[in-house]
Amino acid sequence: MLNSLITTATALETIDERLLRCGISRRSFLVFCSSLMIAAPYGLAITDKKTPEEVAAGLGKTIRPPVIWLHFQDCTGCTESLLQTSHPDFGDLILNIISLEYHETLMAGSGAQARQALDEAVKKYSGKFILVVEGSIPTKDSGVYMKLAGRPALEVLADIGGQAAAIVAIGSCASWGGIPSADPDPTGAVGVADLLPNKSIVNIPGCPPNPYTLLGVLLQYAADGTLPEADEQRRPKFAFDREIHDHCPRRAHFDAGNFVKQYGDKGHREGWCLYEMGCKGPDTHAGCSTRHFNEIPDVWPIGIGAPCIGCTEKAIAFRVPMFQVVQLHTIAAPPTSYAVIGSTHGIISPLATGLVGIGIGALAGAGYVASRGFSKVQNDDSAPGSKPPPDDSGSSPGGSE
Ligand code: FSX
Ligand code: SF4
Ligand code: F3S
Repeated sequence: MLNSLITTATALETIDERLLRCGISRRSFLVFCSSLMIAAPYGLAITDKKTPEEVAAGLGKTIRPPVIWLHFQDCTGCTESLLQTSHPDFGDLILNIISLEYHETLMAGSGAQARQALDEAVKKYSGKFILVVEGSIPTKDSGVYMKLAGRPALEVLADIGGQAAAIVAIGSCASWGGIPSADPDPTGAVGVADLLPNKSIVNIPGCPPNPYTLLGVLLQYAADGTLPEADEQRRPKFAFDREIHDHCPRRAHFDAGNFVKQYGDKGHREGWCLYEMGCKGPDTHAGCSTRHFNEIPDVWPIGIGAPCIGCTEKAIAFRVPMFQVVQLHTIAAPPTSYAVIGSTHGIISPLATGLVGIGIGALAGAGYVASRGFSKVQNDDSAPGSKPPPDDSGSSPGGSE
């Protein structure tokens, strides 16, 4: 079914015409428009509307953007995240919204037939197509480590990228090297912008990235010929302007000082903060905490109990060791004494209450005494906040571990 979408590519038509011709229901399209609005609530012109119907009305008149998709050094996770949707017909819908002219993983043809399809698509839409690049490009030894139909990836990118109207580098590999560029980087892997710095390029890093970010960028370009505003790393701001940590569902545990110490411990089972397990959320710009993968609630790294490895950050993922704790740059460290979570209300001793009133200087001590008063277990030294503030700074959040 998916293969036929590529092999039967026809003249460009509007999204409405295509959906009608392929029997895709209006309802499916409206669900898609709602998802796009949720993924890009602001900063994207096509979703700057009040209702999914308004988004659908605008998008429906858009000519399906011709897209040529090249794979270089990758794992195909970027493609998989686009197609492995929880609604059975969603992958089909997506491929009907864009006009995918060439995609090695999805097309039926191979060998000379595939090569011919690529040449024809580039010629037919020269200067008009959007090139999506997945995977990094090897540069060592004249790029000998990856070839497409006998041509080094370096040469293919220069040729086809040069004829594209705009380029989207999908995934961390295409954005700046990703996994293949991790030390010792045997192939000299780089991203698209390193090789074509003067082209219009949007980086959508992530390993894999959120597919709605890609669709938002492609559709906006198709609708009005503009690309969304980007940050200094060419990432669209609508998807990368906030840190994971700012919207993480475990943030309350961070603020309360409840940290997982090792996988499978009580804190891990209860969904506490993964900061001390090396979570890079405080230094990572991405929307995963609010836009989950495959349209399944809680399907994202932290949602399933794994620390964020900072896969959307050039300087973090595959550069900084996974369990290394990040410095806290923009926010204060959590307080040094905490209330115990999940405790029943007890009676605060008159001593503790009295101490609170004495003055600001005594507040830390009062917190300590009060937290002991709230503990379910007498003298429970393992409860967060049960110890006085540590005087060694080595293990505290933001320390230099
Ligand atoms: Fe890279 Fe895409 Fe990571 Fe994989 O192929 S961004 S390795 S998830 O999926 O390029
Ligand atoms: Fe969430 Fe990680 Fe921040 Fe903890 S450190 S609140 S797990 S983003
Ligand atoms: Fe990547 Fe971190 Fe999101 S690892 S997928 S940016 S939670």
